[in-house]
Amino acid sequence: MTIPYEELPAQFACDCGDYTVLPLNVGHINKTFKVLRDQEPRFLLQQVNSHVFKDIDALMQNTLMVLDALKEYMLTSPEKLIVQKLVRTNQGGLYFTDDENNHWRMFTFIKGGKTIETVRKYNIAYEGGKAYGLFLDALSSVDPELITPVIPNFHSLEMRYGAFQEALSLNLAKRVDEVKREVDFVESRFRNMMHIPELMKSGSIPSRVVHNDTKFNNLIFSTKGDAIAVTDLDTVMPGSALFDFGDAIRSAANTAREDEPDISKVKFDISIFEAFASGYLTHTEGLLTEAEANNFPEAAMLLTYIIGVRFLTDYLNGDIYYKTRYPEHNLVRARVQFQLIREMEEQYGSMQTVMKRIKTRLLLFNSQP
Ligand code: GN1
Ligand code: MG
Repeated sequence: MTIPYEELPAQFACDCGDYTVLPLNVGHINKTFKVLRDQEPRFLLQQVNSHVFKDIDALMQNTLMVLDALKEYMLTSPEKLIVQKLVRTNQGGLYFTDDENNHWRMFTFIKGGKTIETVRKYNIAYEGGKAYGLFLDALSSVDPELITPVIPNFHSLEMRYGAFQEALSLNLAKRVDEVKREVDFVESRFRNMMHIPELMKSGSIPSRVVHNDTKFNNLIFSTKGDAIAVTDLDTVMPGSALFDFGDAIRSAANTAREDEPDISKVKFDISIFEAFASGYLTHTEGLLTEAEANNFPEAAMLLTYIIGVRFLTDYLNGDIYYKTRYPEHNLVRARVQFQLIREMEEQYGSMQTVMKRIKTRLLLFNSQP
């Protein structure tokens, strides 16, 4: 028998007496619910998407390790972020499995916070850069060997491009004919986009334990506009700071929503790029190398490209990975990413000028990774 989600809090050691459970419309992967008591949100309940995260034990061990590292870091860091806590099950486990083999977990709720979908203010972008910068710094104490790569090759362009090629040849949803323009876009940029992956392979860009899903709405802000927490820790794995930087810019510096159907609204806001980069570099000083910072503009394009390719691949496969609300949703998302790349290409020179300006203003780099 399936347990209705309203009854799930009783499985956790949360003393959730008189609770209400409300679904939250966030994220493309997991199902998330708010658990309220006396009208106040107290906990976050999540059903983990087990098609995406196949090894729940490894996922939850990673999460525990990351939360511990963050907690430890915040003890001495002058700049603080709130660290969520995992709520154990009544049996002391890290997650609860229902009769249908769905895995559920619970976190404490970050009170008084909000997420931001489209970033319009310079100080919000700076705060976001600061929070993801602190997060990277905090994770530098985590031994990469102890983290299980729960989604191997997560940001490998080679792998994502291979999956795209396979989707094209299988044509499962019979949609290939509709997307000729998008396919041409992907093909025309692929070679250039391999530059950063090649630098990583050669060792010129160091491997680090990173967040890997730094979409701007994975940050929590106070009502005053301070970034107070970094959420969505599922993809923390070895990777590159360029992934985190690029993914954050892809989402923050886009003036439109990720699924805006009118692509004329999609613009790249260079002042948001500058503010985020300033916040990120200020809070990773002494950690990042100059080679990393020099590749920030390209990283923004690479991550936008990788995620655009993933949306298009999922569209071709018949929408089996991302949650969608209507049949063209993934195609709309892919088009937004590709339009944003066109915008970034036009402003590539300006992005480099901005980086020079920030570097002279701020930094002395480590010359060694
Ligand atoms: C997914 O769960 P959410 O919405 O934060 C995806 C990211 C993509 C993002 C695109 C595990 O993140 O990689 O960048 O959608 N997460 C996973 O919006 O695939
Ligand atoms: Mg996520």
